[in-house]
Amino acid sequence: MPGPVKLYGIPRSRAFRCLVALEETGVEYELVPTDFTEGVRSPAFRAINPNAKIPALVDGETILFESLAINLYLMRKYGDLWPRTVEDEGRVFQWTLWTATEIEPPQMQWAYNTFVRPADQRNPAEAAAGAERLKAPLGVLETVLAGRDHLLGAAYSPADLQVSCVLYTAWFNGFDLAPFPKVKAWLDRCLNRPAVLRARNMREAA
Ligand SMILES: N[C@@H](CCC(=O)N[C@@H](CS)C(=O)NCC(=O)O)C(=O)O
Repeated sequence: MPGPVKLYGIPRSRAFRCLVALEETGVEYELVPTDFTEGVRSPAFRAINPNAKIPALVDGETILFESLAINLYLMRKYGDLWPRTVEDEGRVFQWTLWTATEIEPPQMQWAYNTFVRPADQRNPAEAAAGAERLKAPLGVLETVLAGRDHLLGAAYSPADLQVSCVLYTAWFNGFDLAPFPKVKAWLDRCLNRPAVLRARNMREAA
């Protein structure tokens, strides 16, 4: 019998997204503490993820990197969130790639220059530019959520998990969501689910 699924990372990193997926699926897992300075550079970790970045997942013989790809794998293999139709699978892939390409870059431009980097390395103009760029995809979400409670319809799905876990950074760190009330209400719903709260407890206590 293979042991539990192993997630390499720490809660205050992109591994948080995978902790949410693990908690949502209910699969037995072990968090192998690996930080993004020393931990990622060890030869043992590089053998798992040659990118030397967290998170990484080991499930028996299967080794994966990329937080959102790990989540797709986890939700397809374990738990009961994965959609039943090919069409909805397509929508999950769409929203996953969308959040990686449309949300993550401007959000990180804002975050690095607002609270991630040490104060003397922040550039306020870059922070403002990132915040401005982030408004366009948030506007898209606001339009989509005008007609439904979740991204694929009435029920929470892997699409909601992927997009809300990435947007956790903006939501938790005080990005002004007032112009996007439907997005704010949807994030409040997604990020206060019991499974997400378990992952948030790990991250916010760390
Ligand atoms: N696209 C990757 C990004 C992974 C990533 O950049 N992880 C950071 C921590 S959140 C890291 O390990 N950084 C170490 C480094 O860049 O040296 C993913 O989503 O998994």
